[in-house]
Amino acid sequence: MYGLKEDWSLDDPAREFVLDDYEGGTARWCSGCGDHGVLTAVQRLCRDEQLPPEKTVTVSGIGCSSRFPHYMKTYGFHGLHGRALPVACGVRARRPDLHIFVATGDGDCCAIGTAHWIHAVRYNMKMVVMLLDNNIYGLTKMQTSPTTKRGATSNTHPDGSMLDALNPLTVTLGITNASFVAQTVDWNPAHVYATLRAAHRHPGLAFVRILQRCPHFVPKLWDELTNDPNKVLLLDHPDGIPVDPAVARAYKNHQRHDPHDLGAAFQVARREDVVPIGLLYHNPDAQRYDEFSAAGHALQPEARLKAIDAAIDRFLI
Ligand SMILES: Cc1ncc(C[n+]2csc(CCOP(=O)(O)OP(=O)(O)O)c2C)c(N)n1
Ligand SMILES: [Mg+2]
Repeated sequence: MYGLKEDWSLDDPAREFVLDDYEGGTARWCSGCGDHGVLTAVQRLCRDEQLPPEKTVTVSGIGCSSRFPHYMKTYGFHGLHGRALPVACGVRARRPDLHIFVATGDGDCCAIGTAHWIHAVRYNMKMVVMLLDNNIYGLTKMQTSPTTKRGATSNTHPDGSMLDALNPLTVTLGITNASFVAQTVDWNPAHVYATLRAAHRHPGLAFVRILQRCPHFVPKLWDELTNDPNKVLLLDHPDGIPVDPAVARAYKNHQRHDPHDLGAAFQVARREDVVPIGLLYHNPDAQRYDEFSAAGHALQPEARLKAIDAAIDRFLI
């Protein structure tokens, strides 16, 4: 009857999340910045996987890319420069129920944050780590970063960077207990999405390097790859990143690569004639520190206090 509520059940109706549930503030990145597409991919992934926004957290350090948490309508932590990963590990250690996405830049992760990068990969706690690599410090207006190519000019190296660039893929593959190492390019949304989806489904730390455009400071950075798709080597394997037919058509240069083969992953990561995209390495069985740090989570407050007292008493002299 009109005006009378018939269903007095107090249970919440099943919720269905839509994109709007994940869209935070309007992104202030430059137009054409590759970060926009990655943000859209994460929001779509959250919607498709129906991740409750209150159970999702985006963690970052400092940089243009690290503004990511502001643009997600989930929990977020915009941390200190280089410190996204220890914050994310802390979140994972106490709240194993949350879905964690980390946004970090090539300066944030591969310069000031290097020690945390190494140890977080070894700890292998479940999270998706997105290295938004534009080969430059963007936020501070164009200084050389560890991934800047030799010869590329910047405000700190006006005559060109002198050293060969650090390769984030080989570094990560070399870290004990690395369990998921992938690469994608921001200008191919289908491949970014498929890579992040595989990363999200991985039980440990999934490291995804995303080659990212910065049209403001390094507008020609990826021209070679965007003008000649044959410079991109699409890694292909039933256990790799599932490849959309449109992606396979765009990148005709394919290579069968078994992501369980660490030696082959190094070889492909080191290639300089082409840029590999896809899953370089995957070991879903690697040890995960979050399984150890979860000990005692289920204890009631009283039992927890007792356990803490007992642990402290061990140091009595
Ligand atoms: C301790 C500390 N040192 C230096 C800075 C200055 N700083 C801010 S962002 C940044 C580099 C950011 O580069 P990147 O991580 O590549 O991010 P992008 O802006 O390119 O996305 C630096 C050096 C800072 N904020 N804090
Ligand atoms: Mg950068």
